[in-house]
Amino acid sequence: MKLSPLQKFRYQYVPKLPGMLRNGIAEICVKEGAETSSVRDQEKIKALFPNTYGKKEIIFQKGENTSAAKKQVVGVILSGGPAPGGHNVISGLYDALKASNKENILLGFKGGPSGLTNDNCVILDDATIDAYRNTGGFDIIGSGRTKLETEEQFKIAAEVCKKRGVTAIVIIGGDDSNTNAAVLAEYFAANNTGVQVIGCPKTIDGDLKNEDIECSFGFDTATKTYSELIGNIQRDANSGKKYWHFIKVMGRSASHVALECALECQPNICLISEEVAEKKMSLSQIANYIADSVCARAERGMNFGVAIIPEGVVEFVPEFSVLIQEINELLAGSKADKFNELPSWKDKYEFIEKGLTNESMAVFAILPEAIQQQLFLERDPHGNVQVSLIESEKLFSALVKDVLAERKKNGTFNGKFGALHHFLGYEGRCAFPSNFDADYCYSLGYNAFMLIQYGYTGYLSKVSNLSKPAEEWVAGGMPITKMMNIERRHGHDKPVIRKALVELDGKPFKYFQANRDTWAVETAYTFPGAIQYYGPAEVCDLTTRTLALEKE
Ligand code: FBP
Repeated sequence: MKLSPLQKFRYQYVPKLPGMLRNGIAEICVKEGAETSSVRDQEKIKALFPNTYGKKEIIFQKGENTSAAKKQVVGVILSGGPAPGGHNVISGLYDALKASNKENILLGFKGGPSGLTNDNCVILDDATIDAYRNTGGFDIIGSGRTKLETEEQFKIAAEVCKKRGVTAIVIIGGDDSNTNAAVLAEYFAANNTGVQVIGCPKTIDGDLKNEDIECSFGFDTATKTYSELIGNIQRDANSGKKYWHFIKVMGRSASHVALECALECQPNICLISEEVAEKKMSLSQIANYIADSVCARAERGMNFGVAIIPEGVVEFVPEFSVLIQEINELLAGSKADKFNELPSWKDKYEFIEKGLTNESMAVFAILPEAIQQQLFLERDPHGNVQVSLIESEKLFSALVKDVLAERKKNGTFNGKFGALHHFLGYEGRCAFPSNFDADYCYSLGYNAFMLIQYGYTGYLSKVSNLSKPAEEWVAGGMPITKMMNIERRHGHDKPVIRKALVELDGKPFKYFQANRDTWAVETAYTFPGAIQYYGPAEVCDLTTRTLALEKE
């Protein structure tokens, strides 16, 4: 494989561990804190996790290592969408495991959680690990979105672990994957398999965070990558002065990515899905809100701008989410075949008109035809609308264009409006991890092994105090059950880790709110530039604005 100069240099990078993990394995001891209880629904969660509930928070400290140094065979799984730093979680885990005992083995289960149930794994050795240190991507073993959640899967997993002598599994994933890690840990404990399960918090979406997990890994690098590109687009917009750029950024449920990019770049507009839901904003209200900025800037001679749109926003617009539900019902079961057989879009449109309520039809009618067709033609295997595929950046620019056409007619808009569209998502998920993510991830992996070594199960590897230099980070573990509550999912009550949405009374949103009216009218763009891997720490080790504001 031909290596780029950066990749060669990144191999040499030595990730920074929290101070208490720096003296070598023999010098790491455990301090147990208080027993924990779940954030809500304590009695129900306790009943569902009789073997793993209520365990103590733990912190590692410098001191004599008192763990029973038994031989470990650890299996590692990457779950869900890639996030920069996944390879470093694995290399941190590997280094700690080998430093503890050269005979220890690290198995990589391939292609995500299904690698465990399909018994598809590979032994990770020095050569493999060294080829992936400090690189982006999940390609070392691949990832997948299979969910480990049924009793049958757990049984097979237990058999595979027994066959391979696996003593612990590390699951690197988001809220769902770590919820399932907790259920698997409970199953293994209840069935005396002796296999421990440790989770690591991953997702570029940033929605796995709570009072214990300050941020999921990958968010830092992904948002820095998008912010670099948005900054560049802003500069282009300000140079040519002729386009409005509508930029959709990833983040299926929460708008943390959009908000962080807005804090970094100060664009004219950034929608926040959680606010849209809170204010029950309609599509036309959102379009008018953006159009106000277009008009105000046009009056000042600036017929250009930048608007950031979070990927999941349409699901948060109440009228749109009702429309989606109606479409799903309209095409449920065999009705989809009947629809598909209709020869032309005109016939299909008539079918739709008859099937939707007047309210939903009114919403449907204002959508651009390309979006209308997307809603009916691109559907998931269950026949449901694939909301994440909706090109909301095009949807909103089309709606704004309609509003502006009306305003032109009544003389309240005399400017020009030319729109360009972008979707930033996959560009950021496999970038070379920033120094922050390289350090954080390596620490999470190293720490995960320490939790295994000390016999813990059902824990999330926890590294905190992240807004400070790595030396001051605090390493430890938190029972996953502490982060759980009961939620209704697909018609059933389920114990799950609460997904963290943007808090409208939180400091990052408040800062944005205090400044956005100015940004909407003026050209207050900032240009974060590319991630810097080498140079002064105040440039290279900077964390996100979100984390900095939250910890202020
Ligand atoms: P995870 O929650 O698994 O980390 O993935 C999040 C994400 O990056 C979203 O932002 C995006 O909507 C989705 O993955 C896309 O997934 P896919 O890779 O399956 O297209």
